Amino acid sequence: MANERTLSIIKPDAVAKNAIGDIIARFEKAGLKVVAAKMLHLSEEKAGGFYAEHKERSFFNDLVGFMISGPVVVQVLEGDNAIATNRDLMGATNPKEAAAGTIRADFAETIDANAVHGSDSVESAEREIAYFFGNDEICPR
Ligand code: RTP
Ligand code: MG
Repeated sequence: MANERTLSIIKPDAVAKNAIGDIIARFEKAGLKVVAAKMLHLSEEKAGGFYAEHKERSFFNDLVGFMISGPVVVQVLEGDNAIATNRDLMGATNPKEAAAGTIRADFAETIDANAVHGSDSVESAEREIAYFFGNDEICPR
């Protein structure tokens, strides 16, 4: 299995629910290691740049508005197949379709406020990690 890094964001709804610890515990129990982490209140520009691939979508303004509605916790997770492992832990984008026991099934209410972000490919992970972290902020373990 490939040792990978992925970018995870605990979104404003999950931070507001005091679920940071519960969500990070799921990553750690699945064998993923937190190798970088910080809490940020994103600007409109930073959130819009992060989701630039969705710029033309009807939900873009709502997505950016939600992402800047409160602080987020941004992390780099490392481990075997970290990208897919994290996506499995997260569950489907729409929490109503998310499998039982996934983070979105347990902590999210709507497709707009869906608790977590996770990179969806090796290319996205590299770009997203560099968007939030310098090399000197990542601590291999
Ligand atoms: P994320 O990027 O946040 O990890 O979510 P994802 O890969 O599961 O979903 P993606 O297609 O990348 O969409 C990014 C976020 O946009 C919102 N969305 N709304 N109303 C809609 O049809 C719709 N589709 C997507 C979601 O909040 C999603 O997390
Ligand atoms: Mg996505």
